[in-house]
Amino acid sequence: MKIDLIQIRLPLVHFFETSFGRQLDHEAILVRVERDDIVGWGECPAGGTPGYSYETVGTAWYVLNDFLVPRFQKSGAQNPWHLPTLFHFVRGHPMAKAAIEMALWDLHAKTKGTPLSKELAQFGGLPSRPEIPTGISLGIENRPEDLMTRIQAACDKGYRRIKVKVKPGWDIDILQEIRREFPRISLMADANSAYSLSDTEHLKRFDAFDLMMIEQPLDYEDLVDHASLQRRLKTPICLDESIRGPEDGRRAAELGACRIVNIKQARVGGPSNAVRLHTICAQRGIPVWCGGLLESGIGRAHNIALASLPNFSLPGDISASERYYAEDLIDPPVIVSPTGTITVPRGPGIGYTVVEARVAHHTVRRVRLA
Ligand code: OSB
Ligand code: MG
Repeated sequence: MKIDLIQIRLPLVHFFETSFGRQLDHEAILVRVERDDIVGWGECPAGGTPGYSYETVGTAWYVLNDFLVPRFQKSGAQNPWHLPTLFHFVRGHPMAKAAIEMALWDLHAKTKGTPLSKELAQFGGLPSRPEIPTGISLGIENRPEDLMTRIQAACDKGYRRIKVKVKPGWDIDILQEIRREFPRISLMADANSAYSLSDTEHLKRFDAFDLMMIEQPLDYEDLVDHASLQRRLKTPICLDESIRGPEDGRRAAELGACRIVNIKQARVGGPSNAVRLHTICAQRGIPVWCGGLLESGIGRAHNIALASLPNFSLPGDISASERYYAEDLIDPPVIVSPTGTITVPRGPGIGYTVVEARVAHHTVRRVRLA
């Protein structure tokens, strides 16, 4: 099997700012696998700085190149769902692991001639849905008016729920203004770990805004403090950063650390762990939704397939290609219907064509490990 690592940088159509910083472009590593003229693709959306997690394109390149790909090649492993066990010898680095597993799932499904959504569903012993409801994540803006304009535009495009980023100094006043202008929209807030338990009284003020949930208010590896906070808040807590794999879903449920989980396959070490986490949450009555890391169309196509599973009952952060990039890497681009849904593709594998000339145009470095 030929394996290529391809580091890319894609300019965003509009900057994306969270409590940990502002991004102007998306940096990622694509994994391209080829066997008998069939090509599979995966994406490691680690980004250029260790702001969301400790992983970056630099650490992921190193871990893939020096450890994961050599071990995979030596093993002769065939089935993508064996990778979490095969890669257990590397502690952490879930996004690096996820990218190669995604590529193998795409290859596996294309070899069988079936859609990736069907393969993931079969792996989980579950049905898959033909279309998924979806939402949009809007970053911190220079001025509140700019955010209001973007919320209006997103509602006009049909997105089923609006997520806004918050941090100290861009929270209560902003939410108040949003509710004044948009009293009835489905709204949620994502803090990306900007608060601590000593902000509990402040966070209780979020209860006034009828939010679907508040995402990751406290520290990025914490479960215990989130459980304390959840006992004091009416608003459901949704965990993102703190859920690093299927077992964290069980731990969070046992502690009462959240009522909702954001599943990002990159964050939990790949598609098979994402399916496992989905089911662990379902068994404990915790609804999930599919998060994103500003993926190119390649990673987003994987997210669409995953989000077709039944416990992804809340709209996710899977938005149209045009919301991120002037020209996506896939054809056709991801489109969102006027009623806020995305059709799950029925073709083999990820179901979108990767345009290799566009990949080449945005490539920073590339290596073949054959
Ligand atoms: O916390 O969900 C997050 C983007 C980059 C890093 C972290 C997050 C996000 C998003 C955007 O909210 C999700 C997307 O539209 O891909
Ligand atoms: Mg988040």
